Amino acid sequence: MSGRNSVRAYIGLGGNIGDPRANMAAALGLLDDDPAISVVAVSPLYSTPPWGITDQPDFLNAAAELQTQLAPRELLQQCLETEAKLHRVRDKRWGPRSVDLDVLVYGELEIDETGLELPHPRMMDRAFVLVPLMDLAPELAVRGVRLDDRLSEIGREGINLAAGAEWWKGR
Ligand code: GSY
Repeated sequence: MSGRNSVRAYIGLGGNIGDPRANMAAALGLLDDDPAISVVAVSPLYSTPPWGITDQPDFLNAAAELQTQLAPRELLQQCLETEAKLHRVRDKRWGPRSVDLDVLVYGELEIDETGLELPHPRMMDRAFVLVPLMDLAPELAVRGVRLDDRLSEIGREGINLAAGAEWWKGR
């Protein structure tokens, strides 16, 4: 990476239809192929109960730490394009999907604009986001609230380790 300043960002990854593990690994590879993005660290993979519409298969979820020279909207666009390259399948909001990439945190930025809200507006209510993110950033606080404090409040019921941190290598 060269030129613009590099910012630390965290993304969440998930999926529950097809081969979500392969899709998430491929997504990380595609993001890392962008010269303006480096995948610095990836959390273990977790099996998580569905949130939203609960009558659907369990998800696999993980989080990744990036260093990026992309602006927040560019990073969001890159995530959307990566989902599209992987032929993301998603029939309904909160329903099953083959791969999902969410920009969770972008440096210290707090922004609330049409189509771009950071940190992710619902991340602190979702244990499937907080558990893997805690593995990468145990000291992180979002809008003044530590991840571990929030996780103690909402609990992590049904979330189980599915694979160690190397799960995405060897794609
Ligand atoms: O918001 C991401 C998609 N999604 C998930 C998810 O990734 N994991 C779990 N456990 N439930 C979910 N519900 C939705 S929608």
